Amino acid sequence: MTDTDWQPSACILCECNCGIEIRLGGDGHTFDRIRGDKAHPASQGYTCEKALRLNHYQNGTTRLLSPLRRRADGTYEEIDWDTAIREVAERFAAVRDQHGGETIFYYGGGGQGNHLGGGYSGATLRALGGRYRANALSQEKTGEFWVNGKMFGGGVRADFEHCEVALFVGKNPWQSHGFPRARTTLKEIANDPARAIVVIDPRRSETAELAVAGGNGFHLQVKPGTDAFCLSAMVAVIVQEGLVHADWVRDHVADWPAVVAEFSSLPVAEYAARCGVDEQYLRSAARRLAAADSVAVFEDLGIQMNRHSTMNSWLEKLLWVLTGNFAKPGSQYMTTSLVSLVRGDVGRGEQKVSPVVGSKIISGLVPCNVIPDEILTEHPARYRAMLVESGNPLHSLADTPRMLEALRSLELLVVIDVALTETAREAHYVLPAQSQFEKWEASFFNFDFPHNVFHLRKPVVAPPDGPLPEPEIHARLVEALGVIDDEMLAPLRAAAQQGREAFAGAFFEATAANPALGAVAPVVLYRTLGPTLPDGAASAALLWGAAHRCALGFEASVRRAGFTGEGLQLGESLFDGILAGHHGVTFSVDEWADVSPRVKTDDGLIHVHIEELVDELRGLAGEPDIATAEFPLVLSAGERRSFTANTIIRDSSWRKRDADGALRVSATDATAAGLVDGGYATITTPRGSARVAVEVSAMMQPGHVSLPNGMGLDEPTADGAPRAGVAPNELTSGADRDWIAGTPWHKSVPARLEPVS
Ligand SMILES: Nc1nc2c(c(=O)[nH]1)N[C@H]1C(S)=C(S)[C@@H](COP(=O)(O)OP(=O)(O)OC[C@H]3O[C@@H](n4cnc5c(=O)[nH]c(N)nc54)[C@H](O)[C@@H]3O)O[C@H]1N2
Ligand SMILES: Nc1nc2c(c(=O)[nH]1)N[C@H]1C(S)=C(S)[C@@H](COP(=O)(O)OP(=O)(O)OC[C@H]3O[C@@H](n4cnc5c(=O)[nH]c(N)nc54)[C@H](O)[C@@H]3O)O[C@H]1N2
Ligand code: SF4
Ligand SMILES: [Mo]
Repeated sequence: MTDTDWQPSACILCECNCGIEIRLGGDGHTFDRIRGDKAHPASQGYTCEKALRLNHYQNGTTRLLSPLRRRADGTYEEIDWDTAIREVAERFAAVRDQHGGETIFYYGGGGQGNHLGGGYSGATLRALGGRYRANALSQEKTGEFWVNGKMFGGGVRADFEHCEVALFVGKNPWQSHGFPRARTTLKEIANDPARAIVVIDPRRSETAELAVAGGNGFHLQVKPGTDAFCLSAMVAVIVQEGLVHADWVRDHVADWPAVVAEFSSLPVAEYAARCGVDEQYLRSAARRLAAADSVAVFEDLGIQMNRHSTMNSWLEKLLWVLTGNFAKPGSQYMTTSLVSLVRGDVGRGEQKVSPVVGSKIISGLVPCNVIPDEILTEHPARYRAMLVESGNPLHSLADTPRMLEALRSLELLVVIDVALTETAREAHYVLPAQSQFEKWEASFFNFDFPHNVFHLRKPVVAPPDGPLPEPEIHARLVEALGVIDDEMLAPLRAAAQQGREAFAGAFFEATAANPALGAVAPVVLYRTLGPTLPDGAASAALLWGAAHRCALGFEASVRRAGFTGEGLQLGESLFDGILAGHHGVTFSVDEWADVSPRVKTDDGLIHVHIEELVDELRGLAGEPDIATAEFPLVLSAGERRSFTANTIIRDSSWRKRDADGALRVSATDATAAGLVDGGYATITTPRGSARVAVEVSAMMQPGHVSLPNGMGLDEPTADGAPRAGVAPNELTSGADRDWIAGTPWHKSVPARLEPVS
């Protein structure tokens, strides 16, 4: 074996996308060995255990090799691509002509490692006159996006590598990662007596355990679903004990006196009791944050998929804004971006609310929890057809039975995926995609600072006959819809042959002269510039525009990363760098002084007073308990564990531990319900019931039980069982959602346990 046998790529199982190197076996398609890629600028050789078993994604389950068309009896027949594209385009066009393009809904566009294909989907949706879309972000992050938009006018992340104190709110980075080399950084903080980790989590998670092991950190073990009490009490401690960083706040924050006033009389002792945390301990944790030179904070699903999720995002940010933890090393930053995942609406003219329910559209996304309500209605504007790409909403969104009913009532459902997923099994047409290791691919999770990294991945293994890359599928659909044809593209193709400078001129001229062409620009780029790119990297054509926008918007940072050239040359050299950067490239290098000017509010100040959330806070005291006599427990439906990865890997044999994805239960609750470790129980929620394996776990506090995410796929296991584990959303309800962002309350579902008879 020589060094050239190792091919650079990236792990596709979480947003970190660690660089990896893959060595194929003699058969040319098995991933024989995988190792961390030391040349990757963000991960630097780091991986967790999951990346090493990616062969189970690539070669684990039966691949879709042909487009499929559903027969009347529900079985599928294989059809050729020309037929598939023609019929799918015709049937979408028929829905558009009869009911309007707005009734065609788009879901997905990428999982943890593949966003390039979804980048082309906007062209298809615009060609159909579609306006509405959703993806996983609108069942987790849109509440935070909304708050970030109001407070900062853009997204915020944090520098854990250099912080004195790291605060994790409903986040277990030991398992879920979320920032580069997470475990290494966590250990460094935990082992340094001058630094500390603070965790707010009802469970003694791995991160919480690490935080308190050395005696310097805190674990605020809240009762599930009560973070609003904990976070608001912590803000109140900072306000009432005079710990606000007044000098900094006066210069950088608008409307803060009104907000401070809201917390000046908040009853800390009462709220500490409501969340089940000792008052003095809560006060000590708040003081530790206030005393630190720098605090970095990560909030995640524990609060984002929970009661008061949008308000909790605001409270979490008040903690670090009022203590001046922004735009300095070890604190929060706003970074550069190449392609932004957070964006406006795809349609012309921004849609503010969903057409049937009237739910807020945030970052262009309809809340996932309202999708069935937008379909299962007689309302004339209801969605009638759906295109799903690289997402498995029947499994991943709230209330599976109701989602099933919604999908089955559509006039047309088309799914683009690598596997016959739960969602695909309901589709009228299934279009097979090449896997993420068979095509050019990239993720748009590029949030690092000061070095921000983009990784365009080369194919590692030859694709089988049949599946196509998503950009090709979208291009064919747009062509079949008659929006573009060879004649329109010929001048651009000719210009591309002459070089990119000629192409740039021709492209801007053509799209200005013909707005219909501009509307499907990604596909136009793919068909014209694409074929001229090296090594068959046509799918990267979209990044040409992105590179130019980045070079224009962040010129100094792009230059610091070593890219040169005047005018359009800077964007071209960045694009060349991306095309050649098979191990990932640093596309921008920031300085801390770059951060404050990125606050994009009207006056450049951070705005902390958010009317709706102040009102919500005032009503908090009267909130009833979650547990009831009928449902005395609180279930967190969807924990990240060592071998879970959403539904990306369908082969259950990839899991080295916890094959059944056990329900974690405290010893107290297990005894009360007559359950034993390794046994089985029936869990019942207001929405459903399931048989679960039981793990009696010291991680759990009495009253709290927890199920892993991504389990319960309809994929037979090695020992012949129809599925492994429980599909969590058979137990959740779509109506349990945040009043602002519509995000679900998956982490605090009322539940009860009974022994299996
Ligand atoms: N109850 C509960 N529900 C949850 C969660 C929870 O904690 N609790 N977590 C939620 C969260 S945070 C998320 S992000 C979602 C994730 O849920 P989804 O957004 O549905 O995404 P994934 O499970 O990642 O599924 C990705 C799909 O992409 C397919 N795929 C893989 N590679 C390719 C490719 O190259 N091309 C195409 N076209 N398809 C490909 C896979 O087969 C799979 O069907 O789940 C959510 N659901
Ligand atoms: N191993 C693995 N890693 C992943 C993924 C994966 O599927 N598997 N998925 C990726 C994706 S898509 C995402 S979005 C991230 C999510 O990453 P995380 O949000 O870190 O993952 P979770 O385990 O769902 O939830 C985090 C913590 O919330 C806690 N929690 C439950 N209820 C409450 C509550 O009421 N209050 C508080 N404060 N905490 C609560 C749980 O005990 C858990 O420890 O992980 C990413 N990384
Ligand atoms: S799952 Fe592990 S190896 Fe893969 S990207 Fe995330 S942290 Fe890296
Ligand atoms: Mo997620």
